[in-house]
Amino acid sequence: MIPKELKKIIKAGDDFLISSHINPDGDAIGGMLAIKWLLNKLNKRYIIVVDSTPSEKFKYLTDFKKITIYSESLKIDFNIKNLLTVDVPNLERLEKVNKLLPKDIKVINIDHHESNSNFGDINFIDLKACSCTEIIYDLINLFGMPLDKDVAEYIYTGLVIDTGRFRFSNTTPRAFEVAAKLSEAGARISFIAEWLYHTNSIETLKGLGILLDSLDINMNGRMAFVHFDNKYLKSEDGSKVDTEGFVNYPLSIENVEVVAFLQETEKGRVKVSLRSKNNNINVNNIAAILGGGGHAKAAGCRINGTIADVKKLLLQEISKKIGIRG
Ligand SMILES: [Mn+2]
Repeated sequence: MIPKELKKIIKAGDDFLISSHINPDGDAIGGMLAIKWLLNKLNKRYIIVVDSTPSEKFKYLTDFKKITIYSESLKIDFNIKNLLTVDVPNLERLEKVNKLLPKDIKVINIDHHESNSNFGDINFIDLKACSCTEIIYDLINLFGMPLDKDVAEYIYTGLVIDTGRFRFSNTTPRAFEVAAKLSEAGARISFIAEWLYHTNSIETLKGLGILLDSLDINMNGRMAFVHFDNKYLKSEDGSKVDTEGFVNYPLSIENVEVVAFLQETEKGRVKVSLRSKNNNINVNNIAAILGGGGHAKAAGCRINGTIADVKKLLLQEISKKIGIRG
């Protein structure tokens, strides 16, 4: 539960900068907008700034356009006194937004990542919350404010994204309880599901076809590669492809335990996304050896070389892990 202290601090404070990590996901965007909604009700002054353009996937959220993208020329017409971060494990993840922070700023850190470095003056880290928006839901309830459709959709979007549509192991009974309240408050459950998960551009669907065509199965069916080369990624269709969720297709193959999705973003440089569905194969360890990082079941790194070079290197590392188990 939210400590009363956080409520007190938000009530007493003003002139907030709301922010989240670079490439904000649905929990980050929903969370920032839900905080904005709360501060609006409290008649506070605030601005939302992030370092990168939020995905248009979330444009159905009311006031989505009020998220400002950081630029060197950005002028804020008040002096920021409080920074409120949502879904941010450490301050570096704000990237260039750090440039906006005055020295004497008070930092309020709302998060649910185990890796959170407690960088705030006030840290509210709830590891049991399946999304940051679940924490903000509690906060809004503590203020006793009735939910409307807008804020219900902010909170619901974070919930859906971070639980992978109520599918991941972080999906608690409480997640369903909160979702029920959000549905009652007017969140468009069916519309959001259709829009987020069953609506694609032509380029994206064609891209998925190209990607699946590259499927390369190794290690007796336990490991799969898929890739996009630089030529495709630089083409007209390739530059429009949204690869979100693509890695889950090869991972869905019955005996496959590890997937590497390779994207040759520049000639001779490959972005690697690793996924595991075996509790004994920690892809974070594999990514770390290669200069990257992430979580046990989802991690990534960047490697210099051709697609063939990178496959060879990854096969060596992954076979060590798969080999242990026999
Ligand atoms: Mn999150």
